[in-house]
Amino acid sequence: MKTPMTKEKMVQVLEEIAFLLEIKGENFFKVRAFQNAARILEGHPSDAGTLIETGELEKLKGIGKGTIAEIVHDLYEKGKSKGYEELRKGFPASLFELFKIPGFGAKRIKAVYEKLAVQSVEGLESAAQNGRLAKLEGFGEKLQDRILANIRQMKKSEGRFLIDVATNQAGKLLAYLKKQKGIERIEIAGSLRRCKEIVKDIDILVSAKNPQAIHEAFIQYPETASVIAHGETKSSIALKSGMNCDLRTVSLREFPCALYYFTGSKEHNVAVRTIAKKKGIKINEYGLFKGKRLIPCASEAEIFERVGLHYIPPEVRENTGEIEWAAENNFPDLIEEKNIRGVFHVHSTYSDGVASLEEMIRSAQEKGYEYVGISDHSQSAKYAGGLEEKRLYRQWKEIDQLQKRFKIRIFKGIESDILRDGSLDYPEPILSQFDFVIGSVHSRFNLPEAEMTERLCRAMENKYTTFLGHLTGRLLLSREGYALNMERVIQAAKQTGAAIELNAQPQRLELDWRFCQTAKREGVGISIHPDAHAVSHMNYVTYGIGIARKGWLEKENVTNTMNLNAMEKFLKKRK
Ligand code: DGT
Ligand code: CA
Ligand code: ZN
Repeated sequence: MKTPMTKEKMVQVLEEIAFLLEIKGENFFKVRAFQNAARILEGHPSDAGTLIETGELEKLKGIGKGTIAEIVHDLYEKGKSKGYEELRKGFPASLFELFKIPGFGAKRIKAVYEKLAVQSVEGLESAAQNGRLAKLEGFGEKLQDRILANIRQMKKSEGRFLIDVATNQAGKLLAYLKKQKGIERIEIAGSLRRCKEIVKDIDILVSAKNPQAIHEAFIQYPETASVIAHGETKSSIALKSGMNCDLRTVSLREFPCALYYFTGSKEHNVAVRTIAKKKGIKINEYGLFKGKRLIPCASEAEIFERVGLHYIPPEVRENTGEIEWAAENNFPDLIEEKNIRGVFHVHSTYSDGVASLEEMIRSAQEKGYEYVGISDHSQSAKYAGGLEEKRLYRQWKEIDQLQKRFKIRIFKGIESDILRDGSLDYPEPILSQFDFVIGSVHSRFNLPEAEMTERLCRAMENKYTTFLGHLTGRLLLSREGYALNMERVIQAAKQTGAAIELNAQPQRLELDWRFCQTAKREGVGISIHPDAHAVSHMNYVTYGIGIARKGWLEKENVTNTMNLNAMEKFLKKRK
């Protein structure tokens, strides 16, 4: 039997259909219906198979029993859909590549396709380079420059992947390999084990009774697009997603040293090897040696012990000071996910979330949290369904109702746009009624550094600002953050008592781990938030924890490790 189409792929098909309908000039509501369906499916915690087999799919608002449900069924059961194929006919496949350029939606693709006969990213790039794009109605020089910059950025991000994409793919591959007979040990190594926000490929290390059979199974993984290398100790494949994956097999005895070696980072390895050398110890991927004599190590912990270092967890192996700490033996006790007692920055259908208030609150309670902070978008965020006063009151009323039925404490909050001058998005009488406010910049990203820094500092000086949201507004692999004087912003947080958010959305993952150490040193609180727009996004917290550990944060540096009582006091004090 063919493997059924994954949900991710289905979401992509639905998005493409929306695009095709738009390019064909179909009516707006039809286009929106497909876009919505894609988002609903994407955000739903269940996989496609479960949704279909339980009949839940038909009950989902936005999918229902009509054409869309039919297409989803076809995709799942037959791996294709006639309607979709019909739509796609007549368009070159390379045209869909344009979709990946930030800021390049269906309308613009339609324009360049019809008026400039652009059929691919290369075509668009050359039209921009020779100035033809700027002359097209609705484009102009400025936009042309921006598109060129975005194409450059896109080319730079080719072959690099966000942590959630890599984690999901590695998880599936690992589950597949674990089913093979004879596996003794198996681990993910490389940058993914170190929790880097962006990774180039997946590294897997295995010890097995029958390495050859494991390499054989590896290259036959159903998601393989092509086999790059097939050897006795190392094989490489390219996955259909475009991601590469290396498999190395070693003996059980070699496993700990090989795992340590292939986890990296290279810079960390080199630095530790230098220390070892001074003690007459040699470490490589095959083992730890004193002179010519092999010293058996049963675990990574033992390797560190032999070299006289405190154990260094994978996330911080970047040679940014961890080795000095480990040598002095006062290594930080890094935060763990179980330390998180509640979360903020949770959206609902009141603004641009896809799940109801009740669903989001229930999922927080099921995760065992003591509190959850609801924060939909504020009134200026028109693009995201920001809340006008009337709808805000309605939401508060609903929260009060829900609070009677849920044990988890629900905090009423808002993700307030930080306006150009640094002020928040509601007048004081409203601001004063929130339990908390996340201040975020969602517009005017192009201010000069000094102005942007001032804007954020002013926002923190506002006593109603509890948290400063996704600090630089970056979108990993697609948009650079805005210019900011980070030192000054951290100082302002210190002076005002505002906490800085560590936004755990895989595209954001900021405060960047490289600045967490500075915030920690200054005693600035960091709060780890899922920025959830769907129930499944509540799991983003796991990535946030990885990044927090990477930034050396301990439990007491993270605001939302407070228990409910302490959190209630903290929120009151801030006002
Ligand atoms: P990536 O793949 O660019 O996201 O980052 P990594 O760190 O996973 O790099 P990768 O896949 O090239 O290699 C995996 C690990 O193997 C790396 O972190 C350290 C180790 N390694 C690879 N090549 C060398 C090397 O030439 N010297 C040393 N010391 N270690 C190496
Ligand atoms: Ca790697
Ligand atoms: Zn936001």
